[in-house]
Amino acid sequence: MSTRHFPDGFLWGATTSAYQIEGAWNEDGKGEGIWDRFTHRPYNILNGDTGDVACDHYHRMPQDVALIKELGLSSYSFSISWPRVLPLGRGAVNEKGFDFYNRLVDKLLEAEILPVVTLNHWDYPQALEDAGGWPVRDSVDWFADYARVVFDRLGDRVTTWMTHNEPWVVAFLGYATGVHAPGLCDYSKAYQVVHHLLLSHGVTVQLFRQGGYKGEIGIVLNLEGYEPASEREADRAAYQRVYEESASLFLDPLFNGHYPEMLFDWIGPHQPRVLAGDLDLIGQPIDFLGVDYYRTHTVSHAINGTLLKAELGPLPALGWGQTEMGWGINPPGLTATLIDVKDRCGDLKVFIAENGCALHDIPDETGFVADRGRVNYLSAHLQAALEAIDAGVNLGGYYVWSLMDNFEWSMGYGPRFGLVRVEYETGKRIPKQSAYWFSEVIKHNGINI
Ligand code: IFM
Repeated sequence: MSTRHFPDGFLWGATTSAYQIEGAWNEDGKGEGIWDRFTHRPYNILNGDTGDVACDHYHRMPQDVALIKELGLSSYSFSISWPRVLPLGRGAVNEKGFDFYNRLVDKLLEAEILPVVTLNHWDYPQALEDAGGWPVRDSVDWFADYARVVFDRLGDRVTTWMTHNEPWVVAFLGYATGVHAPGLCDYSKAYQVVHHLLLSHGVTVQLFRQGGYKGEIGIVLNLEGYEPASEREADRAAYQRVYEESASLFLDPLFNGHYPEMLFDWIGPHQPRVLAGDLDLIGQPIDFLGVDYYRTHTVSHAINGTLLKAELGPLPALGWGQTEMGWGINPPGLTATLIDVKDRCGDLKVFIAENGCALHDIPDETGFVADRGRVNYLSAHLQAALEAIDAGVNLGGYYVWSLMDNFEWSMGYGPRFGLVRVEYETGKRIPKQSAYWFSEVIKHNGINI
């Protein structure tokens, strides 16, 4: 066995998001978010779970930072709850909300952990949703104004910023299939949301540069692997539509100044309204791209496959199976995805901003989980990352989803993605075997092969 090392300065981290871990949904002046409203309505979430308490991170933050330090992570990626700092989404600032994030950032820096901050990981203020939400063009200015407030408060200490996390999910699960908040089913709105998310990203990057804030800024896309289910022309065409909607719909405007034509022909009247100059704004140069990769799918043509007439299935790589959520584990898919990004975006720095799996964790009587399956998953994806580096991908870091078990959106607290087990009844944190394994990887800046 030999150790293969990652480049010097490689960042090793874990990611969380505000709604999924913080709890304290209505404390200290926080406003209502769309996820508060959505989870409080019956039947939206499995078992009626909500993020009201979640991992209670809002109250346990100092211990959580101590845990991150103990595990040896060099970086921690978290998101700001927009309604916690601007309860109505715009206007009055909730100072107590910022007190929390100020303390979090200070504690991380004291512990020599690089904070990476995402502005939008989905918990949008309900007041803005009531005013039209992402489908209306004003949402671009609302986001940029919010971003400016956050840069002004935290920008003296935070130097790595992500505008949006997984805009595909925000747009399509929130506005087309209705599985996520705000629960709407309207493809025209969903495509308009994509455009406004991208535009608000571009406007924010521009204001970040013009405001002279120090540091780097980028966006995080969920880029999954896809392969046609067969050589049939119909399956290949369905694959092309799905690939364009999940990758090109974002990469083309961000890096090449246009939207994908074939996809736009297909969606016809659902195309968003794009005004002169919008694509220039969206294409502002960024410092890095965050890639969230979990799985690979087959794509087949399906007559009842909603707008794209496509159906997805899990595609595990040879020798691999599916996660608890039925996701096809496919480490080579990560290499292929990163190389595809390089082919499309050039030498831009890339972070694996999320990678991980939900498995059937079985705790022993002390609560310890010997999650060998997760170790195998993470280890294989790190090998895949090394292969991408060998192929010339400028990879700057790797972040596990997630630091700890948390609220998995419409699936509630069933799926557990954490390196650290959370006993929700007591809030107790118990590092799993994968957490100790990851600490060793970080210590050696490499993996044993
Ligand atoms: O939990 C989510 C996260 O919020 C965004 N990326 C995928 C994770 C697992 O589904």
